[in-house]
Amino acid sequence: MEKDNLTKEFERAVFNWYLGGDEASLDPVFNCLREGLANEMEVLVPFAVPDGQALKQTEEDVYILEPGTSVNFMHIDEGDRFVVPVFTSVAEMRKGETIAVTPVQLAVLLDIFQDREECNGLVINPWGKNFLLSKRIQGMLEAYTPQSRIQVLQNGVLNVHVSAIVNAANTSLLGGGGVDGAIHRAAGRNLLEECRKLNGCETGEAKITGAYEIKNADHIIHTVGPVYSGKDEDAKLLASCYFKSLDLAQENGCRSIAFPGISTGVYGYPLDEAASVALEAIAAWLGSHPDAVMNIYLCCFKKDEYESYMRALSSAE
Ligand code: AR6
Repeated sequence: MEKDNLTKEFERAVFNWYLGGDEASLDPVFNCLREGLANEMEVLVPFAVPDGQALKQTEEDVYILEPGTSVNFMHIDEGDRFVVPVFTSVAEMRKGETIAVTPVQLAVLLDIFQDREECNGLVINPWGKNFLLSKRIQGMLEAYTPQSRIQVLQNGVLNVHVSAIVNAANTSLLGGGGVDGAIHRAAGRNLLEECRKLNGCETGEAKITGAYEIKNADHIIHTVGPVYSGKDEDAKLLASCYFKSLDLAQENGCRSIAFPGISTGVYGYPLDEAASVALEAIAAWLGSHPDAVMNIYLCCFKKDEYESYMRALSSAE
C-alpha cells in the first residue's frame, strides 16, 4: 500500500473509533498501525528550526532534514513528563497553529522515545481527532495480531470513513430511493455517468465505482439484494451480496468497508433474519480469507437495525 494510503486508513480508523463511542474496539486502529509500522508509514513531527541553518523545504512548513542534522522535536508537557505531538498529514497539522514539521517514519520515532522514561508516548493529531499512542498502548499494539474486525455502528453508511462504502442498489444501478438515493445525491452526476457504463447488476452480484464527491471513501461497491419473498433463495442471494462485496473490496486493495443493511429497507427483508445472514456470510468470507485484514463496519441507520445485530451477535456466541 502507498504511504499516503497508510496514513489515510489510520485517520479513517480513528475517525470511526470516535464515531463508535464507548463500545468501539481499538482493533481497526491497531490493524492500520501495524500495517503502517511494517510499511514505513511516516508522520510529520514538529521541531524547532535551528538558527542560521538552511533546511530543504518541500512545501510550506514541511522540511526534509539531512542525515546528521540535529533538531529538537517539540514536546507537550504533562507535569514532569511529556508527550510528542505528531501529525498524519499537513491538513491535520494546519488545524492548529503553524509549525515547522519534518517527516519521520513512525517506527523510527517510537524507537527514539522508547527508552526515554520521561516520555509518555506520542499524541497523534493533537488538534483534531487525536489518538494517544502511550507506552501502554504501544505494548498492546506489539502483542496484537492483525486480523479482520467486524464493528456494528449506530450510524448511516455515509458518515463512516472507509476505503469502500457499499450501496444497496437495484439491478439498473441507476439510483433509486433509500441509501441508494442518498449515495447518488452525495456522490454527484459523475457517479451516475460511471454507473451507466456498467450495464446493470444481477441480484446477489456486486460492481465497483469511484466515490466522486463522497470524500470520506475511495470507492462505492454497488450490490443488489433480493426483494424479500420468504423463500430459501433469499438468504443465498443476500449472503452472496456480502460475500461478493468483500471479494471486490479485497481485489481493489481496500482495507475498510462499510455496509448498510442490504435489502432491509424498501426490499422488506426482516431485520433479525437479515442480520443473521449478514454475519454468517461475513464469517464465511473471513474463514475463506484468513490472511485478509479488513475493517468491516456494519452501519445501522435505524435503532432497530442495531438491536437486530446485537441479538444476532449474542445468539452466535
Ligand atoms: N442513509 C443511510 N442509510 C440509509 C438511508 C440513508 N439516507 N436510507 C436508508 N438507509 P434501502 P433495500 C438504510 O431501502 O432494502 C432503493 O430504491 C436502511 O436503514 O435503501 O436494499 C434501491 O434503488 C437499510 O439499512 O435498500 C432499490 O430499488 C439500508 O439502508 C431498493 O431501494 C437499505 O435500505 C433497495 O432496497
